[in-house]
Amino acid sequence: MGTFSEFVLSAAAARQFPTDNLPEVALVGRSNVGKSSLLNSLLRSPKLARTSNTPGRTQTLNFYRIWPEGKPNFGDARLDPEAGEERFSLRGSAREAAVASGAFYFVDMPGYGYAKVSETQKQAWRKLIEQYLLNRENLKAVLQVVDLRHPPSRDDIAMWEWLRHFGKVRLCVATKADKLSRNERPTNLRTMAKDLGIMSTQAPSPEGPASAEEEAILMYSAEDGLGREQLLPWILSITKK
Ligand SMILES: Nc1nc2c(ncn2[C@@H]2O[C@H](COP(=O)(O)OP(=O)(O)O)[C@@H](O)[C@H]2O)c(=O)[nH]1
Ligand SMILES: [Mg+2]
Repeated sequence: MGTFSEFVLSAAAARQFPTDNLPEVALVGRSNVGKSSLLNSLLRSPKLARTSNTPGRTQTLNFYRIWPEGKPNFGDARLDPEAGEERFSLRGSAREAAVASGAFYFVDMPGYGYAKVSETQKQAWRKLIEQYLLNRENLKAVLQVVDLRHPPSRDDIAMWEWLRHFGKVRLCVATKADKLSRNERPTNLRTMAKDLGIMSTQAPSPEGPASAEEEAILMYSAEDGLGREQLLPWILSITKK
């Protein structure tokens, strides 16, 4: 059975986050950098996350539940509409089945550095993102998505340093590699690593990082799947731990 991926909910506030306590992997990055496309290509599920040419549309944290070994048949988990937000979370035997089969969430975060929103709106996003990243106990790793074509923005660098400062298990994914020539790719990757203070451009270990000090960068393309074979095992090794 192949991987099964499902959109679960969009949260605009912490009280809306799922409560079934499965491991979570968050995606952060500038608006329009390719976070949603990365999810779709990684999971081979082209319509899972909405992609867009208009930046700044994802203003919520979007939770996708991933079943690496397919979804067991336990009926509909959303049985009780009376339960409000709670109805999106798995419980009882459904939750046990999810844990046993290694299910986890991808959390697609609102893009940062988007100029065309008000300062108030930006503050609200920042607060929600920070609240999530700092306090979420089942958050296992953060993928920071950057554009391989350009050096990191100030926001990219600030975000990466923030993740480092708070000791978050992290991986930098430099996407849109297909838009560069084969010669340009390693050069840009080295620049990106250097500007972010990442010591090595070796592909991340399939066993995941040995500690939260370990930083890695990976070249990716949502267009042709470059990097997918390295990224997937890295994530699965962490969500299984
Ligand atoms: N050529 C190419 N285009 C990409 C890639 N990733 C994303 N895009 C395009 O970049 C735009 C923004 O992507 P999206 O995934 O919506 O970005 P998000 O705002 O970070 O979620 C869309 O037009 C995508 O088709 C990639 O790896 N290669
Ligand atoms: Mg998106």
